[in-house]
Amino acid sequence: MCGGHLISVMTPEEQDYINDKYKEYQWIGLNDRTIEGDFHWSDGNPLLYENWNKAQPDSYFLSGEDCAVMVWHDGGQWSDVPCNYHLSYTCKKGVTSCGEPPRVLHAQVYGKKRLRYETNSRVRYYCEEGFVQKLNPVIKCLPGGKWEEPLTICMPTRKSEHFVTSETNQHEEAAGAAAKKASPLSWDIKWSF
Ligand SMILES: [Ca+2]
Repeated sequence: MCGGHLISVMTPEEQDYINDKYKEYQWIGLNDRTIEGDFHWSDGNPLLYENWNKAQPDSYFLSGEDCAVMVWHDGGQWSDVPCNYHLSYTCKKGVTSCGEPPRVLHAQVYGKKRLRYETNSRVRYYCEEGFVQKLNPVIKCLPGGKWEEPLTICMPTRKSEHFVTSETNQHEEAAGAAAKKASPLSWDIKWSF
């Protein structure tokens, strides 16, 4: 919609910043379009903070209220409303991106290779002919510009026990190290109305 995602509100500070900046109803990225009652952020961020108005979300209209709006005159508290309302919105755009996905032995990535991948985008590996895929083939571009460490391995269709053991250990260690190095989020906030 705006070269990013509708805003996700992760902290009370972020909530106040957005609500003080622009006095207007505005869409936030929270919605329960997939599973009724299970609200999540459209940019993939985890739900770490909530600021619902009292008695909200209430799914008041029979047609459904799957989207969430920040109600500026109520201290910016949130209400669920039908998604087809015409309201202002605020987007959040990752200022970092990832480069080419890491190489995995005997594996390729689906889709055309790109030089730049937006934060939270995902790629899926597949194995070359003659190899069988094991473990999770999907990795995500993390905030901070680093790819998740690939866990997937491509095993030759001929069985080789030694190969399997050493590859598995190596990937587990790498994944652990990557988790420790996770960087803080950095965002560029864009306004639109
Ligand atoms: Ca409502």
